[in-house]
Amino acid sequence: MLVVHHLENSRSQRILWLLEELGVEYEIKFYERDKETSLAPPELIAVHPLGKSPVITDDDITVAESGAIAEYLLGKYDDGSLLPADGTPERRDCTYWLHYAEGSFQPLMLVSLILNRIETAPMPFFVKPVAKGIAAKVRSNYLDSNVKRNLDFIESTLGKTTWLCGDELTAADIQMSFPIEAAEVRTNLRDGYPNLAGFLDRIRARPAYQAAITKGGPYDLDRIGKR
Ligand SMILES: N[C@@H](CCC(=O)N[C@@H](CS)C(=O)NCC(=O)O)C(=O)O
Repeated sequence: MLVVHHLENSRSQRILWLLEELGVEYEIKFYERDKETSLAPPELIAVHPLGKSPVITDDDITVAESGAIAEYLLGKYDDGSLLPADGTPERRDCTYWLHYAEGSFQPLMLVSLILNRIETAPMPFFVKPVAKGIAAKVRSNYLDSNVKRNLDFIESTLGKTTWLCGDELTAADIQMSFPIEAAEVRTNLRDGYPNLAGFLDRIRARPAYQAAITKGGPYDLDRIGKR
């Protein structure tokens, strides 16, 4: 039986969505975040040495890393609807976005989250301006311009076609959903990026996305941290 080891309020939500789109039966094993740190519980280390989610087990096979999980599931279950045919421009685009999501865009969202934790952490009053000053410098010298360049790039891609690889939803859109949802919480996406905002509205209207939320439990990235 296919089991998704699902950490509450996390990127494993998109694996549930992928499985719902594929119409595959699966079980969910739920894990809660530590209330203080938001980190995954140690039980996940028993499933995979890094102790992160998502991770799936399929009888005696264990697959970690969202992109690798998506490839595994698509290889086993996709009938050609979520993964464009080999050798086509759409397939090249799909491979690109599948890697770009975790390789390029999500790290920027993680830097933003860490800076937010620094900015809002309890600390002695005389340290606060120093910590805030360093965070502000990282934002202005590195983060803000990189986030803008990436959002502009995705916005312009979504200005040409309905979805990232054409006018049909592909696995690339599912993989990109998490960093774009993180950007909705941590940037001015809703104000300045109508194509990205439309993307979010379209994914949330899909019955498979909604079914994944119903099965996966509350999903609110605001709870993990703003900006
Ligand atoms: N690149 C990995 C990232 C995995 C990851 O960092 N997952 C987060 C969930 S959003 C996690 O497990 N966080 C809890 C922790 O770091 O303890 C993937 O896409 O699978």
